[in-house]
Amino acid sequence: MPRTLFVADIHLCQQEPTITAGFLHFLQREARQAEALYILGDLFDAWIGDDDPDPLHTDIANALRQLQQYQVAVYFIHGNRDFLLGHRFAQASGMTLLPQEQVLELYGKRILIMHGDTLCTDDPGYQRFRRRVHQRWLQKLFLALPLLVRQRIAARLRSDSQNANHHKPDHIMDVNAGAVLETMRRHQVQWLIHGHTHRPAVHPLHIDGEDAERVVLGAWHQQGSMIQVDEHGVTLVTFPFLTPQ
Ligand code: LP5
Ligand code: MN
Repeated sequence: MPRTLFVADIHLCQQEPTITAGFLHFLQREARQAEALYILGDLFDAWIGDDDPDPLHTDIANALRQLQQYQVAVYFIHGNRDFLLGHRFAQASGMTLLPQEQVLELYGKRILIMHGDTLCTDDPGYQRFRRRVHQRWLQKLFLALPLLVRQRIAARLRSDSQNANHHKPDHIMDVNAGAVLETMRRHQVQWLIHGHTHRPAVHPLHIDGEDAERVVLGAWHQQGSMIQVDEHGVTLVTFPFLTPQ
């Protein structure tokens, strides 16, 4: 049966070989059976430019590009960790870059997909940070810095972020219900799929008298998480990390 898969928040990095192996296994198995794979941001733990010679990036690009042989289309929406991922890596991995909000028509359903960070409007500190680092001129300036300097800045931003998160109450780091409704209304959708919050769940909603659903992907910490959409519906699935042969 034709199906489409969604993942987010894999947070790939050199320091987590088990997650990398689990993701490569997923690309070699489940993903090959799909019509399309949508990666909804934070594929990488931190992205500091397509010119970063990290061999992990080459391995992942090659594994993603292999999906072309199986006629699986791969799409990518930026997350808050890898918003600098650019055309060079997209081309190397055969991924199509999508805007931050995209509506899909799949098996008779209208589904909005996004990373999810823009829905966290109760966290003004983060939204301010996001507005700053999304300025084109600042990104250009950052990308022109030597790699070592970029690595240091990224490490600093990560540790500042971890400290800040430590002091934020739990609900602030979840989506805002009003922002969810406004966004789903604006796109006239009954389904929303996103990641970012690391709170995998299926949330039933009522929008203007109609049933709707917000389905949240889990982060790949101890296990894999994906959403499968086919003609039967939208299913959130978790699975253990396995290793490629
Ligand atoms: O990522 P996570 O889960 O820890 O927390 C996020 C929010 N934090 C972030 C920051 C990222 O982790 C940093 C990633 C850096 C990688 C790429 C570097 C590229 C730099 C490009 C420069 C142009 O996204 C966190 C949210 C949380 O999700 C839940 O939603 O709360 O938000 C924060 O922690 C933001 C803090 O409130 C403020 C952070 C202080 C940084 C101040 C520096 C500002 C200016 C920087 C300009 C270079
Ligand atoms: Mn995120």
